Amino acid sequence: MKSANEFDVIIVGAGIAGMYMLYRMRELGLSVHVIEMASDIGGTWYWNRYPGARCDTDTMEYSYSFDEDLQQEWEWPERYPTQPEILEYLQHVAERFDLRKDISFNTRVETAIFDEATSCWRVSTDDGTAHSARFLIMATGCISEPNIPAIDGMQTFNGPIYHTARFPHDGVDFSGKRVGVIGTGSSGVQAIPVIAEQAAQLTVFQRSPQWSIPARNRSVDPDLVAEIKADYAGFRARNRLQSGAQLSHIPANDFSAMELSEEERQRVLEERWQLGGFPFFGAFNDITVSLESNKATADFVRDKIHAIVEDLTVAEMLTPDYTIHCKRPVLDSGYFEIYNRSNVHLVDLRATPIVAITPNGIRTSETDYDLDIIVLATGFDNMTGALLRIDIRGRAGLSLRDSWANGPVNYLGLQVAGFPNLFTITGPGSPSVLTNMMVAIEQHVEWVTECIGYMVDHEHDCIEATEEAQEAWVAHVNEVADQTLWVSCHNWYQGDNIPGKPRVFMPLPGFPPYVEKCAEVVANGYEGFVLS
Ligand code: NA7
Repeated sequence: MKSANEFDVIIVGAGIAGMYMLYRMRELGLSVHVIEMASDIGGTWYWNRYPGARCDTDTMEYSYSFDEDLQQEWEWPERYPTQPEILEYLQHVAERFDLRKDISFNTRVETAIFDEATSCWRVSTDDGTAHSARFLIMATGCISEPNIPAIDGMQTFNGPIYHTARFPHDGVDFSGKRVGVIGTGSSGVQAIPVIAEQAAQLTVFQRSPQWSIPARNRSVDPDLVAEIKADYAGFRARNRLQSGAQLSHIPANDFSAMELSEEERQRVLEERWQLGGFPFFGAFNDITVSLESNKATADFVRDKIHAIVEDLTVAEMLTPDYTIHCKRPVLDSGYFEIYNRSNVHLVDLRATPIVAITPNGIRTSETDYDLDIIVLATGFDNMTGALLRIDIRGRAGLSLRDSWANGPVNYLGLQVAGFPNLFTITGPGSPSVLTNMMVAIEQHVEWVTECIGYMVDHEHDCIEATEEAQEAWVAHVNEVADQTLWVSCHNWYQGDNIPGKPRVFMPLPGFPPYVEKCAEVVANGYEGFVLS
């Protein structure tokens, strides 16, 4: 007989992954509990409430596929869902499957320690509760631990400072204010045009310019929706065969930029620019591997930036000098256009770095900028931050922080050697952030479900990745990444955004071969794992 805090499975995080994991564990008939630090479900979509927050994957792809009635019934209004719309969808899912009753909200996991005597995980939370479970599943998200830069004087600022991932729930009124935004990733690029509309003055502090592509949001096309819904399962299955598990229903072209004449190349790029969004990067099949194709694409976007931005100096500041698609692509709605407004000012932090935050604003090496509100759109400690925040200890007290001191190591992005029965959903070493996250999450949740079901059926207590399998997997991820241009610039895939973070390429490029490998591992009796 188990006590109130003893479970078969504990899941950390009630975002898209944790919610689906809970559903699946219940289906297996296991006792399961979810621990979530927020006051409700939603994960990323609970936290990221900054103005203009929107997903950049097309709506028809960005939803659960596991329940036919759910996917048939839900209606999305636009090409890309907004943060409130996705949260509403996830709230609907939570209600439909009665998920909340097995979730502790406002509760943060502090430690998770593997007890070798009982083969159980002992999990303690910030409210002082001790829980235990045979299986511990980390559904803590890849992009969830905010990066708050250490800038001198931050505490002295007279006004509010908001991180985009910790925005007030009732919004912020920027009207009549002098606002400074630090950071020009997806969050900054989405928020900046909206803030510029309201603020008296907006100063954008840019460390790296972005190869941003117009999102071209619009109402959904009812004919397209009907066509997809007529065979939603087939649509999902086809998407899973794409390298990025498909972020849009528009297929990529299967030719290189180098196979075309200059005139044809421009025609294809223009066509894709008009489509907007991720399909732009599907103009050619080798943008992420061929320097020539990459340069042809980058030159095209450079010309677009210069055509949009009226002031040549500003246009040049906004034009990146690194390979396109090397940083995580950014989609915008009127981003470059906003720099033609007289109330928007761009500061190049490479030329004039931030020295301090003062009571009155931001001081760079050249100027003092007086501000009323500062917005930190400075991103996240991606892929490892949320996991390493928790003190996780496996066999013989081995800490995950020590195990990952030189960068994350694991097998299939699912398990770390020395940490039995601990699974990471979309962990480093899996396709994760290089795919449609919904698809990657469902694939991992389903793999873990099958694995736990197998263990229960075969009365195994423990599953653990071997050191050899882990070593070979890490080498494989590096080998695949090294063949791409993703290693050719500073990006968060390699931890470059966080001072002192080990430089390791974290996600694995290529979803379909990964799925095949996961299936092969199972077919070979959980090859690379020890089951005991
Ligand atoms: P990102 O994409 O990591 O962007 C963060 C931005 O903040 C980026 O421009 C960074 O410049 C900049 N940054 C980070 N630290 C600093 C400091 N210390 N000073 C100045 N500028 C800084 O995060 P987002 O929230 O925009 O997007 C997250 C994900 O959401 C995105 O990848 C999509 O998946 C959706 P850098 O480029 O590092 O030079």
